[in-house]
Amino acid sequence: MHEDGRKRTTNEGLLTWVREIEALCKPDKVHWCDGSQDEYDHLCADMVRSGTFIRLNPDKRPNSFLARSHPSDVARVEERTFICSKRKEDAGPTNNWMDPDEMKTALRRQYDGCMRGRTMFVIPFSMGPIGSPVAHAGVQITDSPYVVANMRIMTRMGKAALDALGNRSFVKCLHSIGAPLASGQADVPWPCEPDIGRKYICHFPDTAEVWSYGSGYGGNALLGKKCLALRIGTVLARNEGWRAEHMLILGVQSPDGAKTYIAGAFPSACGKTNLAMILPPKGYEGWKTTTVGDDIAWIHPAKDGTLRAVNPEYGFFGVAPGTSYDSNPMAMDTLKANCIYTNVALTDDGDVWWEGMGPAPAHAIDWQGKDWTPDAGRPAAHPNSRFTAPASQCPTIDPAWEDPEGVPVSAFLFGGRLSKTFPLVYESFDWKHGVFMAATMGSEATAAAIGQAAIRRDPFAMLPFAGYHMADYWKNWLEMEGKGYKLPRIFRVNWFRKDANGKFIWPGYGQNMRVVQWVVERVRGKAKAEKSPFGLMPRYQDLNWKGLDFAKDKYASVTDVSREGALAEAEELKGYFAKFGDRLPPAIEAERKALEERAKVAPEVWRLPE
Ligand code: O2Y
Ligand code: MN
Repeated sequence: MHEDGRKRTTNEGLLTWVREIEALCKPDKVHWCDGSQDEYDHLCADMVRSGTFIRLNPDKRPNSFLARSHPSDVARVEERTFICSKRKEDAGPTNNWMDPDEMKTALRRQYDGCMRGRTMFVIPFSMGPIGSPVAHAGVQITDSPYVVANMRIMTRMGKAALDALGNRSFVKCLHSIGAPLASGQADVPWPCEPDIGRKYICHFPDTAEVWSYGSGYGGNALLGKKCLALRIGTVLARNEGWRAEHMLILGVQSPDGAKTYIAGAFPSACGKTNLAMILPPKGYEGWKTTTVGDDIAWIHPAKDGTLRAVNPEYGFFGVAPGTSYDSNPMAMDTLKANCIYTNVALTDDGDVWWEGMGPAPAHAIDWQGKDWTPDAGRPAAHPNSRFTAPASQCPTIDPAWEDPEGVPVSAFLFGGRLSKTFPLVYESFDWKHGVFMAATMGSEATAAAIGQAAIRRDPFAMLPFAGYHMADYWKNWLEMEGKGYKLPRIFRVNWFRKDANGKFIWPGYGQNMRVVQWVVERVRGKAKAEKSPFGLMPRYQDLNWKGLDFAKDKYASVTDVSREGALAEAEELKGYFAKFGDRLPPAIEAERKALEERAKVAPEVWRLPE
């Protein structure tokens, strides 16, 4: 049945757009999502019948489902992601670009009839608490019930979002899996467009639109997340004077009751969700940590000059492998019920399992639906398998996580995965130096993957997510200085230094709390720091070691700075900066030179004083 949207809204812009898309995509049915539990339950039951979902054992995982994607559709596809700004130079050298009119003309041919045999769902949603002054409305049109179910966990969606939208404008998010059904054609559990060349994730920043075609997976398909909250979000933020950042938000309460919020940007595979849900380890009695968000922060200047962060999402779309009661007990507790799992293994008792969760089952069904035993020689769960979980179920969720004004941020943490050269933690000398530290962050990649360079740069962890020219984005960060804001302190962290045997030196996980404590104390003016070639660093005695046996010489091996390494970094940055041509802010190049100068006069191995 083609539902009449007029019963739902008087928003003429929305009604007209829905009619246009319906005429283009030619679905069999149209359904306006109300976001109710009843609607969700029916959709899930339908997907169980169609084979898209497997209901997990209700005694073990109540109201939870497993989906297995097509093997060609398992992750975000950066090479098919485009920023279609009117001017190519506005997308910058780090984004794929195509002219918006040309892209739309080409895509309309693909969308024509793409929803035949399917239901077109209209999902009104809010990024940010409904009614918050910082929230933004979106409406996603999709032909994937899997996407609808995930959007209900990841965003505030349905009637409440539509009512709050009223007659205002919204971000138009069009999505199709690109798999029309001919009359009588049987469906498959994970329909999608298998031809990578026909997959597109397109952003139109000048008109605040997203058009996604061909993939049903994660960031390609749940358009509120990376597409709206980051790529379109960065452009809205630039225009409106706030920031859309790829950051977790963590609350830290010290025994005296004072609360400090930290926002942290890390590239993927650096344990971002683990840090967002960190628990104080042994020795930290009286400390408390809370989670506001694990992936995205929208940061606004408040009237008093503080920068306040809101998590625009409503759930977590976390990587399953490696998540365990050892690495992230709060995530494991979040996953007890009401979750969707994608591409993990199914155990014989109807539960889920993934590598790194705990002892392997003797037998399971792997992410491709095949029998699996521990000696299979292949993982049971896809390395990018995911859980979709309601944030409200996280035991450490912050009491203020839905505060429409957000929480005040006192420190920014930027991290990467680097086996040498970069110390465990260092603070910037000033704001410009901090922006330089974030602009140059990255993780090691194999030489084959990146040619000569040792580090795959991921500035601000935003390389795939900035909706405009990266150098302008840096300029924007630099310009936050001098606006009268109470600027947070900036830190770089690196949990991943290795010893001569290739073993991680720092224990990581909950022990990262020791670094977090120093950060909190720096913010409060209570901790000391020493000037190193990279930045301001804590001496051994400046960290709290209660409950952890970590000797001074080990600490030296995660904090020593080699002159050669620091000089090599300054040299490598020349090539990286060249990419940005004359858009590179002079302050960033000045910071590179300053690093070079500090390194030149440093001893061969710079070491923290006793
Ligand atoms: O592969 C995907 O589609 C998911 S990507 C993702 C999901 C949750 C949080 N962050 C990310 C990311 O790529 O940064
Ligand atoms: Mn992310």
